[in-house]
Amino acid sequence: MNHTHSHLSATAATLLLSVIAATTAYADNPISATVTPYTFVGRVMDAKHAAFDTNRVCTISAYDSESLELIAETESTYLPGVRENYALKIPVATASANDHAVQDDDLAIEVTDEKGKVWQGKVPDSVCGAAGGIRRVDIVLGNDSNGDGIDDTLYNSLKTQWEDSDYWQYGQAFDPNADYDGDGISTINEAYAGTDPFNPKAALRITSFTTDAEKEPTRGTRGAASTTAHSLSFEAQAGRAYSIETTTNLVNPAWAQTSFTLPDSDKSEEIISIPSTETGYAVPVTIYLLPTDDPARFYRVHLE
Ligand SMILES: [Ca+2]
Ligand SMILES: [Ca+2]
Repeated sequence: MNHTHSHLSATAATLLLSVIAATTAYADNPISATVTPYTFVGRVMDAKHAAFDTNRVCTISAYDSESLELIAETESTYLPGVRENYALKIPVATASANDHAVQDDDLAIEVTDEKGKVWQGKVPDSVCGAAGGIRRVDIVLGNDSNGDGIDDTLYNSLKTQWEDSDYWQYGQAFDPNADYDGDGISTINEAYAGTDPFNPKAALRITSFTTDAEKEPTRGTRGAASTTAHSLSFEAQAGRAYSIETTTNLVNPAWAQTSFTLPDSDKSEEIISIPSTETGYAVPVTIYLLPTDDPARFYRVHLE
C-alpha cells in the first residue's frame, strides 16, 4: 500500500502526450528560439488520493513566478489503463520570451478544482527543466497545516469516525497509522484505498483466484490444460489505479509488476484505472493472468 512503484511507463507518457494538444505560442523576441517543450506529468488527486478525472475535472496552470504570466494550462483527463491523469506541456524558449519559459525558470503551478477552488503551491518542485524533459509530479489537493502528510479535513474526519466507532477507547489518542479494525491495513491507507477503516470486512484484498478461468490465454500455446489462464478478482474503488505484483516465494519475496488482460480484450495491461464517479461504490474487477512454469507464484494487488 505504499507508493514506491511510481515510475511512469513510456507507453503511458506517449498516450497522454498524444491526446493533449500542444500549446501553440510563438516568441516575440527574435533572438529567442522555441525548443521542445518541457512536460510535467502525473496524477492529480483529492485528499483521499482519488483521481480528478471524468466528472471531477480540475485545471492545472503554470505561471511565470516573476511576471505571473500564464505559460501553460491543461485539464485532468481519464484514460483507461493509465495511472497518470494530466500532462502539462511547458513551451520552452532559449531566451526570455512571451508565453514561454526558459530552463531553470521558477514556475508557479496552480490547480483549480471542479468547484473553482484554487489550490496553490502544491507542486513540490516546479522549476522548468531542460527542453524535451519530463518530470513526474503527483499533486495531492489539500491543506496540511502540521506537516504530517495528511490533509487536515481528512484527518479530522477519520478522527471523528474513530470516536464514533466501536474501536474508540477512553484515554487513547487517535493514530491514523493504527489498524483499528484489524484487517491488516492502516486507517490512513484505507482512506487512500477508499475502503472503510472501521469495518474489517472492507479492505483492498483479492476476493477470488481461480485457475479454471473461462477465458484462455491468447498468447503462447493454446490447448494444453496448463495454459488455462488464472483469473484474479478484487473490489476496486472509484478514482483509484491498481497494478498486480507477483513473486515466486514469500520467504525472500521479490515483488515485481506483472501484466494482465481484461475480460473481452487481448491487450496486455499493466495498470487498471477506475474513473472517478460521484457514487463511490466498489467496482468488482476481474483480470486474467498468464500461467507460468514456476512451481509456486504469489500475487498481490498494489494501489498506485
Ligand atoms: Ca484497517
Ligand atoms: Ca477496513
